[in-house]
Amino acid sequence: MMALALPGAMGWNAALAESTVHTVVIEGMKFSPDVLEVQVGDTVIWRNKDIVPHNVTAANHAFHSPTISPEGSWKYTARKKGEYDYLCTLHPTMKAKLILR
Ligand SMILES: [Cu+2]
Repeated sequence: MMALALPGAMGWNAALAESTVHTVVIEGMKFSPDVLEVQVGDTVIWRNKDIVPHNVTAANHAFHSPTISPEGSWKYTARKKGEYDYLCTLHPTMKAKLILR
């Protein structure tokens, strides 16, 4: 992965880059991986493999999913750089982090 030193070039660079789809599996009451780093413009899909519903809620409310049913999924396209702690509000011990570069 290459980093450009010029801040002004980042948007241009991101626009040309291929966007990537990442998957976070929710299974055993855990997000896996529990820390995911992606590029702005990438898409993240959370797939619920548990038998109970979950959701994906950023601690700062930058994003939040509806309830994701068992076997369901939710897709989010990352737009703004930062580090986002998130949790499942139905099971608040389920915590993870999404890092947008
Ligand atoms: Cu949950």
